[in-house]
Amino acid sequence: MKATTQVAIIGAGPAGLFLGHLLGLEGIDSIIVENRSREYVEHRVRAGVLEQGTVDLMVQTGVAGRLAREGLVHHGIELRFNGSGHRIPLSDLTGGRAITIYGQQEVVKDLIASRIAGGGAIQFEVEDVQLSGIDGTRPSIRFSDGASDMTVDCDFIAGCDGFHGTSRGTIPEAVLRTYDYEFPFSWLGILAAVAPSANELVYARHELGFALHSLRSPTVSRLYLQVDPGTEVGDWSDDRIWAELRARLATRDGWLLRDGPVIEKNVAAMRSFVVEPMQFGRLFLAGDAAHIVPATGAKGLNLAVADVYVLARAIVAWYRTGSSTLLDAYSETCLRRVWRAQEFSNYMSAMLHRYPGTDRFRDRLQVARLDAVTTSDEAARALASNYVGLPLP
Ligand code: RFL
Ligand code: PHB
Repeated sequence: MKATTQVAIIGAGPAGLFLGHLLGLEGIDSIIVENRSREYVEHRVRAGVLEQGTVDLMVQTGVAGRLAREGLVHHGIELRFNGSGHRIPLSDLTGGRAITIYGQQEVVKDLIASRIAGGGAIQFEVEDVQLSGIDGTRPSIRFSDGASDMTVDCDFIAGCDGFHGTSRGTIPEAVLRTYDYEFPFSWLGILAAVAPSANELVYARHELGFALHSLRSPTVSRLYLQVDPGTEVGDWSDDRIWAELRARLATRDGWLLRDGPVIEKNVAAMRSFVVEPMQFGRLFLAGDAAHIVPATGAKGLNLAVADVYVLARAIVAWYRTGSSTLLDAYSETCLRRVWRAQEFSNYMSAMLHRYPGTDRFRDRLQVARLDAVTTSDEAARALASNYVGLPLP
């Protein structure tokens, strides 16, 4: 079977769905193809922190109805070390900007519902997606929907298929420069059916390793522990997880961590990864397909949204004016923000994690840095403005 569209989007994660949404608002036709089921992508537990710019864009483009009701606006975060907590007043330091806690899978659900309600094309559980003609003017994608093979001719392909997707691999190797760094630790994350023990996110540095207390709703907590690379979910019983969280998050004044049933557990490697450029011919990479940041800065989802915001604007300009100036600048425009986020996420990671083979000297430096950031307004302001996110480009 053959079909045509203007933009073929591979991947129904935040990047692909948001791109389809932004293009649809401008009357540009697209198809989204996703190799997992709708059920699977709507329940994949990942990010939870939306930057101010991401929230604003959802509001401006009409997909923030549930976000406005269920999202939890936070005006500060806590950095905890040496047994005491120090609040970074994000909003006071950034002229009123804030973060919103709203699960990535909720964003995904909202965008899928909006796409389906608007009659946009989206196909789940497709197999063998292949890209061709990306160096010409009429590229196409091919895939199987289980019953038959489909070919879709288009003007542009957006590779929004995440870190393990296929799009990136179709760019000739000689064209790409790859930056890759694997951190010497992973994160074990749990979702627990228990009310959060703190009103704001708590990032804790501890001799036993980093811990993070986050949340999803007034009745669901999200917590993370730094663990060794290669750790498997089964290596940690629920009891061991709670005991370790309790130890790492403890304060001298006896802060209490509420525990409860663990409803989800996963382990994620922490890595930094960037490919340059993020485009080749008529293929444009966006989100995790082009870059990964360690989760300590809570930037991955937000970067994906910033990429497709830039890409949608460039595609719209091409259709409206025939000019490819913005498209040509796509990679360069995005990469500035990507590297800023990479730097911030590395800074947060280095400040808060226990590094294998660390020594007393480095331990003291880490605490000195935390001390500076929690006592100097300038240092705190830099952290806060990065954390709530740069304005969209
Ligand atoms: P996604 O979400 O991986 O979506 C890609 C989609 O493409 C599909 N796909 C294919 N489809 C068709 N054909 C193929 N060959 C395909 N190959 C793959 C996949 O099934 C999937 O549906 O990438 P996208 O859209 O770029 O979005 C990026 C974000 O998911 C990611 O950056 C964040 O989750 C990172 N992240 C966080 N980001 C934040 O902004 N704030 C956070 O608080 C935050 N916390 C986190 C995180 C990531 C984590 N993990 C698990 C890595 C916490 C964790 C633990
Ligand atoms: C989360 O709630 O999942 C979360 C929060 C902050 C991070 C990473 C993940 O830095």
